[in-house]
Parts: sequence; C-alpha cells; structure tokens
Amino acid sequence: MDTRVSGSGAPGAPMVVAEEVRDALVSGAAVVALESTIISHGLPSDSSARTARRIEAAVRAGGAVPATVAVLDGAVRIGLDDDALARVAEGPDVVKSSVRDLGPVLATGRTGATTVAATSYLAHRAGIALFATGGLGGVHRGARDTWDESADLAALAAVPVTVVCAGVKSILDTAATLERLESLSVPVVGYGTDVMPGFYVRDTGLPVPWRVDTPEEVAAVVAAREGLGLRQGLVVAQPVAGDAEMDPTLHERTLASGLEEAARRRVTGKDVTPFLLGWFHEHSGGASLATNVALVLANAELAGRVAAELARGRPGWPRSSAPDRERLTARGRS
Ligand code: PSU
Ligand code: MN
Repeated sequence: MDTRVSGSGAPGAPMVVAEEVRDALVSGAAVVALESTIISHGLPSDSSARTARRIEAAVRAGGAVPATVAVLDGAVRIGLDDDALARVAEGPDVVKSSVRDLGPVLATGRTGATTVAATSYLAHRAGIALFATGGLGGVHRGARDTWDESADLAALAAVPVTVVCAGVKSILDTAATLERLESLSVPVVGYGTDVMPGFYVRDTGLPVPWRVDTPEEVAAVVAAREGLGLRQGLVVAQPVAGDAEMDPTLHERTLASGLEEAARRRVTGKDVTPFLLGWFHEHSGGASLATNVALVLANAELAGRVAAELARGRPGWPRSSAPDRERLTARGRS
C-alpha cells in the first residue's frame, strides 16, 4: 500500500505518503490525519494497534480517507501499513515526538510517534486540512511554577489545520488553556455545545466562544478562514457522548491521586501527559479507557464528515489547495 517515493534529489527528509492517501489528495477527495502518540503513549499497547484501525474505520465511516502519521526509518510516514502500525504500537523505544523532536528523530533513524503539534505540522505539509484526536495538550496545572505548556498550542497558532478533539484533558488547566488559545488567535468552536468539554467529562463549566451544530457549519468556518488567509488552526471541541462519560466522582478522585503521584515522583516535561493518562487507565477500572476510545472514535467520524463536506466544495473550498502529485512525491518538499 505504501509507495516509497523516488527522490528528486532535493535535500531534506523524505515524506512517504501511502498510495490511498496520495490518490485522495491528488483528486481533491477527503482526507483526515490521525496522530500516533495516542497509539504509542496514550493507550495500552496490547490493544492500541487494533484501536488505531478502529479510529481509521471511523474516519472512513464519516466519508474520508484516514492518514495516520508517524516517523519511521528516517522518513515521515503519512498513512501506515500493518507493519508500520505495529512498530508504532508495540515497538521498543518509540519516541513521543513533538515538533521540536522531528529533526533529531528523523536524523537518527528512530521511531517517532507524533503529537498533536507534530501531526498538525506534517499533515499541513502533506496538504491535509483536517485532523482528529482525543484531547489537545495545553497549559498544565501549576504551570506558573513549571512553565509546562504543551507545544500543541504553539503549533495551533502557526499551522492552519482543523483539529477535532474532545477539549483539553482534565489533567490540564482548561481555563488557562482557553486564555492562551485566545491570545494566540486560535478559534475554539464547541460542537453541539456552549460549554468547553473536558475530555473524560462533557462539561468543564467554561463557556466556548462559538458554537456549531453540523459538519456543514464547521466546513463553512474553515472555508471562511481559508478565504481570509488566516494561518492559525481551528479547534473543534466535541463532548464525549453522555453514556460514555466518566463518572465525575471517579474522575475527580483519579485526577487528584494522579497529580499527587506525579508530583511525588517528580515527573516532568514530556513524560507528564503519558504518566497521567496511564494513571487514569490503571486506576479507573477501565472506565477512562472506554471513555477515551469512545471520544476518539466520535471525533474521527466527525472529522471525516467535515472533510467530506469540504471536499464537496460546497462552501467554496478552493480546489487548488489539493497538492499536485509532483509536490507530494518530491523529497524535501517545501
Ligand atoms: N490526548 C490523549 N492521549 C494522548 C495525547 C493527547 O488522549 O496521548 C497526547 C497528544 O499527542 C498530545 C500530547 O499532543 O499528548 C501532548 O503532550 P504534551 O502535554 O507533553 O505536550
Ligand atoms: Mn509539557
């Protein structure tokens, strides 16, 4: 399925685009990018490859071609075959790769699982405008002391990709994250909601600045922004379904103990988010995992529907945004 592209000789890291994804991009069909950190660091490794395929199936159900992004063997991969997916899901030494890590991971031939930030950047470079995930990174609790703010926010400020998510994880400071997104001119629209969803839970009690209710409305917002040449990403925040939400009491308890343990073990930097997600999965009797999978599947399907809407061109999506075959297969495209 993958096509290892022949290089044009230009220097730079190669980007290997799976044939199905490339064909879709060239013909202007709908494509949705998916991250891989969730596969390597966000879900239990014994089932994460299967879950990743279910997420891809949800994108297809929405009407788009999925493109899971990772770094393997010194190349960026847009769309993973079974072997590549297994390596990301189960392989030893898979590096959680944000934008800052891409250069070293590529240059040293390591296996890299891309975060929201890195996936947005690489998706945009491949000509993909839509991206689905579980939760965004954001401002961590206690960030006034630690300065721990996810690079996802800087990427959203710089890369014009629409990210469908279930809000920011409740392990973060949601209010501070919304403030930072406002400062960075990154629009946040609630999907079918007036309040910011909190990943495991539907309602953080914080208002979202804008509300949309259909894939058509999301597509119209994307098209309007594109028409103005706005360069930031767009955050579409969809709450997890009511019957898949985590029990708020269990959620509060697990969060409190996880934050305490993270502080006790002095977990810092890029390890904080995987540690807390793992803590939730281990200490909620499977509840957080079920919620996590349910919300990612829903986000993948919604992103697929928005991508399909954009591909139909109804809101005036410029067809010229589909990259041509030459650009997609060149090494070191710029
Ligand atoms: N949401 C999840 N699982 C995850 C993540 C988010 O449900 O594994 C990952 C995403 O890849 C996100 C990253 O970009 O965590 C943020 O990490 P950090 O806080 O270190 O920037
Ligand atoms: Mn961090």
